[in-house]
Amino acid sequence: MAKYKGDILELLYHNRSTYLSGQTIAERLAISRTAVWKTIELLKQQGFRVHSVQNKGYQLTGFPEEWDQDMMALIIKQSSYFKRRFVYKEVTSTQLVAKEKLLEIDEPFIVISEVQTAGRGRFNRSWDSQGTKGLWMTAVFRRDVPLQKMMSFNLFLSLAIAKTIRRMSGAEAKIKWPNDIYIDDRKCCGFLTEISGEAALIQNIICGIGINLNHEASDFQQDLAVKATSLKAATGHPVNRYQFLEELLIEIEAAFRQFLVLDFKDIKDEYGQYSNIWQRKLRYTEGTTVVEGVAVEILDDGRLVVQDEKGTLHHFMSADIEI
Ligand code: BT5
Repeated sequence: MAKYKGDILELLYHNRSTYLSGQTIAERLAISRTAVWKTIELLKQQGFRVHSVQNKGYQLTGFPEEWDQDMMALIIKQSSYFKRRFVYKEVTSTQLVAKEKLLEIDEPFIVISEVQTAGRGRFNRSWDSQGTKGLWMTAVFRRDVPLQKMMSFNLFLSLAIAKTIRRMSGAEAKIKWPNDIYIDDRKCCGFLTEISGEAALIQNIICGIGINLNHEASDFQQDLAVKATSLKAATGHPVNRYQFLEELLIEIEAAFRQFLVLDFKDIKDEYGQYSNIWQRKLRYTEGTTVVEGVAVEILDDGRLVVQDEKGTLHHFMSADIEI
């Protein structure tokens, strides 16, 4: 009954606030009620929770622990931008897989993996990517973009991610310029953007996003135990990973379209309200430059201005900020 799985899942997913009778499903898909029943059994075996009530029908109430290929197909089908998806149980890094796929595929696509054995942050730092708890994804945008515009890409994207986290968890997600999202001064998301194309014209934006969704506080080991959090650890409530992904894709697609037609100054006020670095004396490191000071402004081109104790202003393109 695997052949009806995708269709039945689609009906149940889009009607998950209610019950659908076996009769309705059978009629909508022009299949027998036995086929419906058998497919529902298959869904249950695969880890979906389907609540059934006599005279009412079926309701989808839970999802498998691991990413399910058919559910992923359903989520991506709804995306108006990303056309293809690649979902793995384990890869070294979705970023590396995406870079390989770039050579074969012209469309925008996403790569997701349950586990990354060599997940990476910026400067090749390691990214903790445990299975079933988070979202480890690379989104590949295809579009000619002038290189000088790219500076603002992370600013648009971080706002989209922070908004999704707030909406889906209720937690007060904040942006730590330039590319981290924090809750209660702990990191719940980091992302990195790599580009390829010709000299001054970018054609591919390869954006790797890692979000801790359903980790318990005790899942973070060693140094992460004091500096990382997840949406669940912060709020006490688990997040439905599929729904989160669905919302995130809508939000980042919208942010990408905005990025193409707007400048950072158009979203600067809103961005500023999400930022967690204002009015705090923090240590900023970029290469060999280390400055202790207070952030005073993000310029229209996305650079951050920090004032040190002597009143000197320092401009950063990107920096590590210790919080
Ligand atoms: C980042 O780098 O924050 C970018 C992380 C991007 C991860 C995604 S997952 C999908 C895609 N595939 C990849 O291989 N990567 C991308 P950075 O600003 O350099 O921060 C790295 C630092 O964050 C580490 O040195 C740790 O201190 C901390 N860290 C590592 N794993 C973490 C986690 N799961 N949650 C919070 N902090 C973490």
